Amino acid sequence: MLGFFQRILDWFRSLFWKEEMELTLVGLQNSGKTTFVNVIASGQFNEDMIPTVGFNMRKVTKGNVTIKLWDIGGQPRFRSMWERYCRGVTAIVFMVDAADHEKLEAAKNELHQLLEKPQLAGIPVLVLGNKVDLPNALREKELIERMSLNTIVDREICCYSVSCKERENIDITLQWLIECSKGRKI
Ligand SMILES: Nc1nc2c(ncn2[C@@H]2O[C@H](COP(=O)(O)OP(=O)(O)OP(=O)(O)O)[C@@H](O)[C@H]2O)c(=O)[nH]1
Ligand SMILES: [Mg+2]
Repeated sequence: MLGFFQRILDWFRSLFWKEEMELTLVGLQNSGKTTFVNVIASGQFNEDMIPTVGFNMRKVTKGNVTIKLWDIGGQPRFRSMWERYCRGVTAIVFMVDAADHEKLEAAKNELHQLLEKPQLAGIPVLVLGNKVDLPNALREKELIERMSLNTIVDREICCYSVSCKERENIDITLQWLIECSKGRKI
C-alpha cells in the first residue's frame, strides 16, 4: 500500500519537477568525449570519428532532466579554452583513454592544471576511464592511482571505468551526474 502511494507521489512530483544541468567534457584528444555525447544522445557508436575543432554544444533530455553538454576539442591547441567552458557548470567530466598508457601522464597533468584554476574551485569532477572494452585498459583502482586522484580533496570527485562502445557503466555515470545536479551525490 505504501509502495502504491509512493509511486503516485513520484508521478505527481515528475509533473512539476524539471531539472536543468550543464556539463563540460574535457580530456585529451581521442579519449572519446564526442563518442560519449553521441552514445548518451542517440545510442550511436562510430569507429570513424572526426576530431572536434573548437567545441560542440548539444542538449540531451533524460526523463525530467535536460543536460546541456559542452564537448571541447582535446588537441593541444584547444586546451586553453577548457577553463572558460568549465566555469559555472554543474560538473566537469574528464575523459581518459584508459587503454592508452603512454598518454596517462599527460592526461594527469592536464587535469591537475585545470583544477588549480581558482574559477573552477568546488566544481564536482567525474573522471571517466573510457575504452575498458580494450584488453590492456586500466580499471578504476589503477586509474585513481596513476592520475593521483586521491590528492584532489577540496571537491566532489568520482572515477568510473566505462566503455562507450559496449555501453558499459554509462547508466551509473548518468546517474551520478544527475544526483550531482540535485546536490545529492551518491
Ligand atoms: N574501443 C573503443 N573505442 C572507443 C570508445 N569510445 C570512443 N572510441 C573511439 O575513440 C576514437 C576517438 O573518439 P572521439 O569521440 O572522437 O574522441 P574525442 O575525445 O572527442 O577527441 P577530440 O575531439 O579530438 O578531442 C574514435 O575512433 C572512437 O570510435 C570505446 O569505449 N571503446
Ligand atoms: Mg571530439
